[in-house]
Amino acid sequence: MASADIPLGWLADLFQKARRPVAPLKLGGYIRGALAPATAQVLFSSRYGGFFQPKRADEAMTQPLQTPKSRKRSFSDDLFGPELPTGCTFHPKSLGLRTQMALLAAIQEIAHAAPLTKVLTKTGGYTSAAITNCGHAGWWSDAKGYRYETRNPANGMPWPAMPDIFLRAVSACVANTPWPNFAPDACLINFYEPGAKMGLHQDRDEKDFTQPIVTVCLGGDADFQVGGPKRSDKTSSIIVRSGDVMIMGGESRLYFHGVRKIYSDTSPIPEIKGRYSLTFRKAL
Ligand SMILES: O=C(O)CCC(=O)C(=O)O
Repeated sequence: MASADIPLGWLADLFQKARRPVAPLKLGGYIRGALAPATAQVLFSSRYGGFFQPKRADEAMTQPLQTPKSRKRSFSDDLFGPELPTGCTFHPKSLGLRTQMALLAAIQEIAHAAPLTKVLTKTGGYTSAAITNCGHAGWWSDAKGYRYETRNPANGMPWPAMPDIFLRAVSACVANTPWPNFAPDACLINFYEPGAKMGLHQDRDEKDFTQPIVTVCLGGDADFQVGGPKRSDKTSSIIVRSGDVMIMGGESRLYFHGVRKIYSDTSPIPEIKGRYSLTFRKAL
């Protein structure tokens, strides 16, 4: 990097910090194999050390993550971040860089067989994020409405099989949660270019709401919003990053959520010019 870039990076860093929400963070989840109740208040600095580090789902495969702009998540982000509803747990840095690269390679194969596409929404427009699917069923939307299809309506082919690396990643993520046997039969892959977003919505096209939705983040940072059972409920905002995992289960399974913003040039994986989310579901 040319030295002239350094002050710009520093300014960008300050700018990003100034945007971060400041409010108490509830981290629900399981830390070092022990259950931390969903309501536990945890002192935690997620990316640059702190009071503890959660056990990474794939600890053996991890490498340090560095975002291109070296944007630090300050202490105050995590000590005074948003409250998440019961059942919605945030697992920062769950997947290491090597795993993320393997997930990306698998996505590229899936997208070769089932190209990413924007689909019609209920409101008559197209999704801002492009989507594709793998597994026994894929989420789809067109004039017939929102549903799961066992074949890709765009080309009539069965959806690509769920890659082994997806299944291994998701089972590592749920190992110490109330859903250790979560067996997704569908993975909806969203790709957000910078500027893309996803409005507040509920995931209610699946048959079994006792099973959670597990979302793996890959690429650029995003502002993830989660509210309550009603669209009008107050939302919390959390910055999710590559390798982070969000689980919405139990009480929060049908809570409204969405993605308000994708931060450009924040992906630790240069090939990803935007953000992927892999949302694992038990659909059928
Ligand atoms: O991209 C995300 O983090 C959220 C995705 C999502 O809400 C969905 O696919 O229903």
